[in-house]
Amino acid sequence: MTQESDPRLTESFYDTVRSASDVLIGTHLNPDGDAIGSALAVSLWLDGLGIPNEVLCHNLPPSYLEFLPSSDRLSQSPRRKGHDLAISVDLDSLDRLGSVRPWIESVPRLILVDHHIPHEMPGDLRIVDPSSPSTASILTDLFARLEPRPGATFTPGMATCLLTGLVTDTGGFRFPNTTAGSLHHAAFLVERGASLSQVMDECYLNKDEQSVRMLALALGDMKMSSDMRLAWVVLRPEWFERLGAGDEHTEGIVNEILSVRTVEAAFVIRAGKNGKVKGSLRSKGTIDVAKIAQSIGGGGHKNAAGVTLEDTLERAERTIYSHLVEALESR
Ligand SMILES: [Mn+2]
Repeated sequence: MTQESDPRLTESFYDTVRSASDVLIGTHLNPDGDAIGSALAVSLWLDGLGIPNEVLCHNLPPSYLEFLPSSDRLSQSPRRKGHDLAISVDLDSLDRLGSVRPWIESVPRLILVDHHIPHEMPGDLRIVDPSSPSTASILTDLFARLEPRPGATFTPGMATCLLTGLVTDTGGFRFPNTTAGSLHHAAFLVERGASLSQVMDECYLNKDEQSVRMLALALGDMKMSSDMRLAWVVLRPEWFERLGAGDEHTEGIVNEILSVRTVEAAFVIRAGKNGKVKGSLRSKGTIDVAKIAQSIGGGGHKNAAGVTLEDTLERAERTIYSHLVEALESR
């Protein structure tokens, strides 16, 4: 039995939430569809129970997620004080909260709902299932199970938010984490009023021009190991300048270079803030990039992970390259 389907955990979740008078919801910085979809779904569910709540994130939602019901309630600082429960979704390290960390940490109790491989293990109550494709999937189960309770309504707005989390974390149902269970969840969420074609259009046919131009530059500069099993790109700071592009315009590039038939692992790096380098690692099959990420400063899932290195682009490139080559050679 997975942890999230433990009925006692569902009960403790419900009891803890019911006893709260004001809830602060948080999710990770550079939020994706699962982060924002999950956070908003929790918020909408609390509305139904009549429990006041606020949603905090280091960043405002990227434009492709602005269609989510109540996306305008996301804020970068709390409007009130005195929250007595925090719920953090889609992260396992409080560092990932970014600038909103102090507010979440100052709340006396914390519930954490997540599907990353446990790392720092914060939270007084932890609903964590690394085998789950998305945090939204864990919440779908949780809210469906609690539906008979008074006020615990599963609304069409929640369904849209949760389907968006599931769709984006499975790459539109293409990644290996897409299981029969995820498709059942998707069917359930569509029955509850979410539109799959709307979510697909908003997430995949809704890019800024800079994203496509950045992809073109990246593909033009793709590097490949001599055995063609590793592909990578260093996103040049001058490209960002020339295109007026930011972090949000690099989304998905790593998946494109992983799409080469022979390629088993891929990475993309870019210069982040304060002299740090941000990297996205991807793999096919059994190569575990989460393990590599954890060993050099990051984390994530077996086939998709992220790192932050305090280094130059050149040295970060060599570090990640050599770890991935080692992993490819050892199998
Ligand atoms: Mn997620």
